[in-house]
Amino acid sequence: METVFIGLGANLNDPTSQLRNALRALETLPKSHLVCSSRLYGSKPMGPQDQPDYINGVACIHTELTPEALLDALQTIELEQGRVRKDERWGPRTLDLDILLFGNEVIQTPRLTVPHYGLCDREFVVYPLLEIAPELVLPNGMKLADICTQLPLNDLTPIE
Ligand code: A4P
Ligand code: MG
Repeated sequence: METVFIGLGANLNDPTSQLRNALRALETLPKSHLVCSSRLYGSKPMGPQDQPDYINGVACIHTELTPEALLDALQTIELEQGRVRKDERWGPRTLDLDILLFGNEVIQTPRLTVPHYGLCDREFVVYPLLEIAPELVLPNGMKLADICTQLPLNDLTPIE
């Protein structure tokens, strides 16, 4: 059983509902158990600015799935919620589910980079993660709480 943190983001088609539906879908993942989730936060878009603000959150699951099987399941949820993959980098999306951390594993394969490459630079990931895992230490030994002290909030605001 591994403890896994999943980042959720959306900025199209009622993003708050997208995230709530995604959390319900995470409850039904095979060989897994949804432990908890952060509040949902409004965030300014990273990347192109001519897109709506995002809603972001982080969930914690316990799972016996392999990292690849979990990625497959998350991509299925994205597609079921109407995600259309476009070529534009960092463009708008109905739902993005990223594996932020998979236990203490470091994974580098064509399909998976874990810890997620943007984990430490994104306020909309770090602060919700800190909310549910204040004592978290990353595989490289850094404390999440120390990362927060260097990272501006950039208008990140809990919506609930
Ligand atoms: N992939 C590799 N590692 C992982 C991982 N740890 N978790 C691969 C999930 N997937 C991983 O993903 C492309 C490929 O990444 C997958 O097929 C998988 O094999 P994708 O979801 O199709 O593409 P993407 O999400 O558009 O690309 P990318 O670069 O991951 O986007 P980002 O970096 O997630 O940025 N602004 C705010 N405020 N909030 C946001 O949530 N999100 C983005 C998207 C831009 N701006 C944002 C937000
Ligand atoms: Mg993604």
